[in-house]
Amino acid sequence: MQPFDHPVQVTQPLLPAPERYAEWLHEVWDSGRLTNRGALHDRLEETLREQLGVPYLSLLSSGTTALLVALRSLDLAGEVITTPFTFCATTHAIAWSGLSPVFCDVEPVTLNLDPERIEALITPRTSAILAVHAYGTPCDVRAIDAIARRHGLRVIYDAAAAFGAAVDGVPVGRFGDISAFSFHATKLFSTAEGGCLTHAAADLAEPVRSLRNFGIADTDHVARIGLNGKLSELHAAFGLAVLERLDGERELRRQIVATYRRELADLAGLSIVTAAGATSLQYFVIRIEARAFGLSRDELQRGLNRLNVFPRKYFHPLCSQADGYRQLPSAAPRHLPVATRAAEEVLCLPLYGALGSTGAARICEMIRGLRGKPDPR
Ligand code: T4K
Repeated sequence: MQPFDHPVQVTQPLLPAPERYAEWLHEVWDSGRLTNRGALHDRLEETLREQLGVPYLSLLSSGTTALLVALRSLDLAGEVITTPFTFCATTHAIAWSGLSPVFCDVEPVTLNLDPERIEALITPRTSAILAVHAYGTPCDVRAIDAIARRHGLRVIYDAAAAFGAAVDGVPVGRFGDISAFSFHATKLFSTAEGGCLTHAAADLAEPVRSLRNFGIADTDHVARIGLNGKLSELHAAFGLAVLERLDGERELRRQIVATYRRELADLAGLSIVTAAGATSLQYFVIRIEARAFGLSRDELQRGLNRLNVFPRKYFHPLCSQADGYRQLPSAAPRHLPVATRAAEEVLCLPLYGALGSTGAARICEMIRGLRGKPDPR
């Protein structure tokens, strides 16, 4: 097998044409406003609100600050039930807010929080559920929202990778109390660094917008303990220019996903995690069952690395195994068997428009070629 002549990473940022970015930047130069709710910021906010189909949307400086502001806006205390199968930012946001994460196992198909296991973890100290749409595949939002209503809990969805995803045609950003999206460079829609919060309730708009701006109510009054979570005009300009390319990128990614699905179907020991349908085209995730595949996930990853392909094993190791959380009773692997096994088996394959269907087909050929071959390491 011929290796790629350049490294093929798990993703490549969707870049605007430099001249289009420059045109948007001219508006910044003309206005002289670099940050603190400039015209481009507000334009991007309104455009995204429409595109994501939500009543309220506020831009933030990252997905992480979005989570921090979400948790603070709901005025929580005590314990927050969450998933171990996520990027560390989810759990860190809970801990940085002075709250205690309580890990709950995931369900085996989507690898999202298992609603059937949530209620057993609710105590008098529980104030919220922070669920993650892992890889952009929506959670069982109806079941999670119903549990929260029954127990008087708030629901935060970490929708970092779920830009554009929907449940039965309803955009993910409308569920729960509030949802946090990431616009990091590695995301389908990016502002290089950035994010947003979406919600349906009108009474969250004021706290969210005040908290992202130091809690300032007006020039004479600081009403909340806020932070600096603002998105600059340079980032907003970048986002507006990226939006112009989004439809084309989505189409290319659809073709790549179709190629992966076709070429990787019916391979014993390999299953496809990424749901078909209304997901976000952010990740294409496979799962390797070592015995049936004849190669472990790690061996497959090393084999692909030798061929200049660099898939990633998000989310390994589990967040519950990170320093600072490992000692929590709910972090014990015996309580999290589904997530623990998944973390050993998942692999995110390269997914970005410039890879093309031809690139994806070549990666599939490599996977088939490596299958069953012992690791020479
Ligand atoms: N919640 C969830 C569920 C999340 O997944 C994340 C972030 C967050 C919350 C927090 O959102 P942010 O605060 O980040 O907005 C990456 C991203 O940094 C992170 O945003 C993302 N999740 C996470 C899943 O992945 P790394 O450390 O794996 O990224 P890195 O730098 O290794 O990039 C991956 C590959 O992408 C590289 O091998 C090459 C390519 N790349 C990356 C960058 C940054 C480029 O080609 N160009 C680039 O500019 O964390």
